[in-house]
Amino acid sequence: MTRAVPPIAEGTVPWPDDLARAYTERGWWRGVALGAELLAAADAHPDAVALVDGDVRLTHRSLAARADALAGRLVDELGLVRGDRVVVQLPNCWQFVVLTLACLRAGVVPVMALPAHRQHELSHLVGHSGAAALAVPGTLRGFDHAAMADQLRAGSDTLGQVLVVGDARRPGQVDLTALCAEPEDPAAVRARWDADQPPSRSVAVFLLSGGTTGLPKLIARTHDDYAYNARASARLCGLGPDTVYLVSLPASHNFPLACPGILGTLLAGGRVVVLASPEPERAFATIAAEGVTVTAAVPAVAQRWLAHAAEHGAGPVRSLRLLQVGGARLADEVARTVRPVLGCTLQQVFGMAEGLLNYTRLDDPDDVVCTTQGRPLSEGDEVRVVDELDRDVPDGTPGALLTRGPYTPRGYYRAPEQNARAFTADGWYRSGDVVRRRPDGNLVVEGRDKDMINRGGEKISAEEVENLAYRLLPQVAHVAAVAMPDPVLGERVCLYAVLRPGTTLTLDDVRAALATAGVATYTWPERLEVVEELRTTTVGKIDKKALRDDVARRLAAREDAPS
Ligand code: OOB
Repeated sequence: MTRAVPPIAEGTVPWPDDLARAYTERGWWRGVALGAELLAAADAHPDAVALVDGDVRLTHRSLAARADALAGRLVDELGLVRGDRVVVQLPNCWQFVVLTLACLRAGVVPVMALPAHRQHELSHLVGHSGAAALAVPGTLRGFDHAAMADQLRAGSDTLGQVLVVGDARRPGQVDLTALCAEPEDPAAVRARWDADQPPSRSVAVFLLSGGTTGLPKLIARTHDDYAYNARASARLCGLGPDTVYLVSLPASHNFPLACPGILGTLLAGGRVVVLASPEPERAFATIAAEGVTVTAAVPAVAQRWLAHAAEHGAGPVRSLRLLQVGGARLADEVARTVRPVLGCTLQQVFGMAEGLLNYTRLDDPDDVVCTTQGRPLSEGDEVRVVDELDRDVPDGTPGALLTRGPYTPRGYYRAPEQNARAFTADGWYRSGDVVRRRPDGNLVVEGRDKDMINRGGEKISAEEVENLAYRLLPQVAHVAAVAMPDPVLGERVCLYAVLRPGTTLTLDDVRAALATAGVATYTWPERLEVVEELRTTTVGKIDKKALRDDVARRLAAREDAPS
């Protein structure tokens, strides 16, 4: 295996020194590795249960010991070294948490992939990060991840180790569950990592960008900034040792991972309950059984829960104090039903893996909670709302959101070209969201100016769908992927195509080609419109607004049609 371990900050865009100093002086950056901060929190409540996954219940002491032990085994037995990357593609399970903590302790950097990713996305993540290891489930929802991992290893010159949760291991693959066992001498493994911590300015985790240009970009979140992200979020949400946090969204997303999520709950000395899916029946039963107090949902999930509670009663969710909803725009009318139906406080969260988090506060009036997406988490967050020429617009006027701050990195990892577009010369991140700032400082998300489809909180790059269509479908002359409205998920992908003369194309053809290419299912078009031409705007770009309007009209007409 040829594997170059990069220096600590290679490929990242650091904050300017004066700001790094200011963030440190304000106490936002503590100069401590995130793993060390997590273990210090565990020390305050060693015998309390920290992590629940079905029958598995780990105390804070046990979780910390397992994380330290796994960190040691990653290095001693698997040969990983500080700065190595591990692509983590695990469903919500206790091993995900132990592995994440172990990586933080050892300074090995997890790349937070999604269980829904397939060969196409994972080979990009492995290649782009130069990963030395990959963690997968054996078989999940009928898909053999262990077999895919073998193929990925065969096609990579950096990927040496495959860690598998479950029985479906193949020769040469390592059993992650066994590696997560408690150590014989917890004090010794603890002392080892206490004495050898990764630098706080180094990369703690790689999050995935929400998909605007092509395949996901990597967002290097440092120990300093990500610890602050989780700690400040936990404080804003009032988390403490009594908190029982349910994670049922994919745990590798920033929202359930650190807003305040798993990491914020553990920092507050609380308990994390993991569930593989947010399906209402199981989720409600788990909330009841574990006395869950806080959880996070995307609007599509919140709506399913609301419908379930309206039909079957909200008795099982009596313990729930706070429901966070974010990832996509929550309709005001739906927001207003949360307290009456579920009996808990709603918090809207408008965040991004790139950093900036906006929250409504727990004591905000209903008007704010139900009609805005909140305001920045930190005093250090800078937000501008600008017009096409980057000039500030007055409050109340919609404009593009730009941001900088103590937990918003200044660029993507190893992506100078994309950085030139997504960041201004003075480090503002162009979020691609169109927002309106109210005089009280709260933001309302009005739309977006980025070419992305938000399918129930999962972000899909239109450009990537189009690239794949051009590559895989010889029939197409021109294509455009656009969002079509959906009552459940908010948006789905519709593909418009102009065909080459004499050819035909069906949605099944498109999907079969994407399946063969190993593309994650959630990104597949769910409707195909074959058209004569794609109208362009005055500057010669395909007029996507016209296409979005067109498909919305077609869907509405279908609904109105007599059946
Ligand atoms: C979260 O993070 P990402 O990186 O998957 O997606 C970020 C994008 C935002 O730029 C915005 O377009 C959209 O997702 N978004 C929202 C929203 N929250 C996110 N759009 C409207 N209303 C909202 N409340 O999605 C994310 C990260 C941390 C916390 C919460 C969500």
